This record gives sequence, structure tokens and C-alpha cells, in this order.
Amino acid sequence: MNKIKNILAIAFAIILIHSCGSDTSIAVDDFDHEAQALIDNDTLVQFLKNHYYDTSTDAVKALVPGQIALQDDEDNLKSMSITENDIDYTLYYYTAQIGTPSIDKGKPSVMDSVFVKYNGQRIVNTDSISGTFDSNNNIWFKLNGAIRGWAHGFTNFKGGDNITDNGPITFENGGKGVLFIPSGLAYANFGSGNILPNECLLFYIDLYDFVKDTDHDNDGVASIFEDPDGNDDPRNDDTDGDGLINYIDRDDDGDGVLTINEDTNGDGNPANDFNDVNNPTLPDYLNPAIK
Ligand SMILES: [Ca+2]
Ligand SMILES: [Ca+2]
Ligand SMILES: [Ca+2]
Ligand SMILES: [Ca+2]
Repeated sequence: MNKIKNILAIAFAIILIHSCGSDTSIAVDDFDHEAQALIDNDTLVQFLKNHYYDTSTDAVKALVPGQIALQDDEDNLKSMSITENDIDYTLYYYTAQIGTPSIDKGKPSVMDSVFVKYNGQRIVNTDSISGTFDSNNNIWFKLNGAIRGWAHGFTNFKGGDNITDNGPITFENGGKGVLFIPSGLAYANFGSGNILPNECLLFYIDLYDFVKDTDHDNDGVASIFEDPDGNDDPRNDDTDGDGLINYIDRDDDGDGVLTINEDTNGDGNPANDFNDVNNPTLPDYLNPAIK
């Protein structure tokens, strides 16, 4: 299983990969991201008032009499508050199906790898949608490498059942919906390809499958749990200060013993071994005093 996870972890990620950790980090430029977040939210709210979800074609369309605007569709349109780089964003998502798999693994975390179908479109002003700028079917993504709107958005859906039978890869009963993403959780003030700076995006998504508790470095601690500072973001934790973030560091405390081998009780989980009487709440794999 670990081998499979490792293969999935290196699956490539086309254009969605470059939102964070690059040289052009959002945090260091002098653009007013806070003001843009407010503008984006106004844009999205207006858009949601002007459009509805056509269940017969699974498409977002301009509002017509007799239909319920997305903004008023309380059963299916939800939002989530997300703070990134100290700025508060609101991500909206429409749930056509949460997912009803026969084997229920729950929902992916922001660090998991997902197998998806998607179709991305730009929200142009508040009243129109661009053509597709990017789409794909049957492709793996690492959510922590995708735009943040994806990482958070997919956590609201469940994977489906693989019913492939000597034919094309086929899934059923997976999550299906639409993400409405503010620019700050997408390509921000840089844009990308056909996406203009500060443009909000819409993604039709199908979540076919995901690797529950994806473990990028195969050290026995799932990436989502390699978060010792407890801020729900494993992308900022580097216990030994060696420049390798813990979730891709196989020796997290830099003591020369691989994390996977700091498993005294041998249960396959290095996170529940505590052998330092002077520091009984610090797991050995994060404690360089215990090798
Ligand atoms: Ca953290
Ligand atoms: Ca690690
Ligand atoms: Ca170690
Ligand atoms: Ca253990």
C-alpha cells in the first residue's frame, strides 16, 4: 500500500500545481490581497445571484424565471471560510452529489491525492462564464500541490466506486459538484495562461477516488498529521530545520534515524511512541534526544 501511495504522490499536476511555495509567493509581494478578497467575494455573490444549476444538464446557467438562483439554493450551495496567509476567504461550492460509495472512506484531507474529472472556466465579471480553459478526465492530483481552492473544495466530497470492467476506467457514486473559487485561492494577481490576474474561477468536479491518509514521504505518518504546530497546515512544519518540510522529510527530527524506524511498539505508527521521561508528550520521531 505504501508503494502505491508513493507512486500516487509523484503523479504530476499540470497547471494547477504552482499556487504555493514558488518564488512568486503571495505573501511577499505588495499587492493588497485583503482588498482583492473582498472584491472577489462581491463578484462571487453577484454571480451566484445571477445563475442557477441546471440539474438536467449538470451546468451552471444564467438565471431564468422559475429557477432558483444558486445564492438562494440553500440545500445545495454551501460556503466555507478559509484563511490563507492571514487573509480570510470564502469558497463556495455546489453539491450535486456528496458521494455514496459502497465502501465509504470519508472525505479527502487537503493533503490527500485525488483521482478526478474537472472542467475549469473563468468567471468574467459577474454575469458571464468563459469557455473551458482547462479540463481533464481520469487524472491524479496531489491536493497540496494544487490551487488552494481545490485543496479545500475537494474535502467536501466523497470518492466513488471503481466499476471498471475490461473497458475504460469507470467510477460511479462519487462526489460531484461545482467549486466557485476566489482569485486569492486560485492564481491570485498573477493569473496563469488564459486566466487573467484576479479572476475568480469555476470548476465542475467529479471526485472518483482518493488515497486516504496520503503519506508523501512513506514514513508511516500520514501527511495530514505531520503538523506538529497544529495549525491544520502541514506545509509549514520543519522540526529539524533542514529545509525539508516534515511531510516530505523521512527523518523529521534529524537525529539520523528514519521516522519509520522510530516505532518502538512496532505498530506501524511512529506517532504513538513516547520514550523520553523528561518529555513524555513529544513523540520520539520528533525528538532528537531519542534515537
Ligand atoms: Ca502546521
Ligand atoms: Ca516526515
Ligand atoms: Ca529521526
Ligand atoms: Ca508506534
